[in-house]
Amino acid sequence: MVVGAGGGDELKLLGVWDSPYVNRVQIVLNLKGLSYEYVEEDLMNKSDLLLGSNPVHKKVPVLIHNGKPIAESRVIVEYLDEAFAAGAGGSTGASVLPSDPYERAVARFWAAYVDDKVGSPWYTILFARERGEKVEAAARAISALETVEAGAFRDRSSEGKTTNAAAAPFFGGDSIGFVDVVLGSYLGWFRVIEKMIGVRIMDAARTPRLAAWAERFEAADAVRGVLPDDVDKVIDFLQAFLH
Ligand SMILES: N[C@@H](CCC(=O)N[C@@H](CS)C(=O)NCC(=O)O)C(=O)O
Repeated sequence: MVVGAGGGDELKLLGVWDSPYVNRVQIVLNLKGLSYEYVEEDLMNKSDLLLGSNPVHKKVPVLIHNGKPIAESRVIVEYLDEAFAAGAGGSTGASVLPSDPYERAVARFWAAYVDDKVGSPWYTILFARERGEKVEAAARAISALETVEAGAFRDRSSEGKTTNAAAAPFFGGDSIGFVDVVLGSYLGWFRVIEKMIGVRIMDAARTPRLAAWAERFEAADAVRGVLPDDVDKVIDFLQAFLH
């Protein structure tokens, strides 16, 4: 049970600890300084609360705000941004989506691109039987990251001026934004994939700006301790899930 400084807001998050989709919601809750009750789900024995809260997909994350469930991680992140904007419900006021409608659209475009072109290969790498299929999926993810590197970084200062010399530290500009949390939530898994199949997805030789961004992202207060960092623990957990 959680009561924000504004009083009365109860936030409950149904998740599994190593899910990038859950982790991105946790990062946004941290960015906004919102406390919440975290409920670890067993995906092989889903709770009635999960099945009842997300009857369509039956997946985590689900955020339950004052008894009302919201499913799908990017929808949840956008919901949190709107429901807990600028100080509401005890929020720090940190915004994840840009305020400008055009920039918001661009951020949504890249976030959707990342989940489509990096998230789908991630699933294949985890669940495909053949190593060749996994390696081929990893190549697709790498190619998508090259596209992100070339297209999604905003060379803008906080004043919105284009400054090619000094690139903004995050996709969101001077602070972590929507594209940052969506892409950043996969970073722990990139290390897992490297151990699983020997392919480095985020490679400074191919995508140097992204590699530098990844270090900044993982060092941020809101991120530290959220992403899974014990590669062997993730692999053991995955094996148990696959058998
Ligand atoms: N598009 C969903 C993906 C969520 C998802 O794939 N969750 C996985 C865990 S990483 C899950 O709950 N899987 C359970 C199942 O497929 O039965 C989102 O963004 O929230």
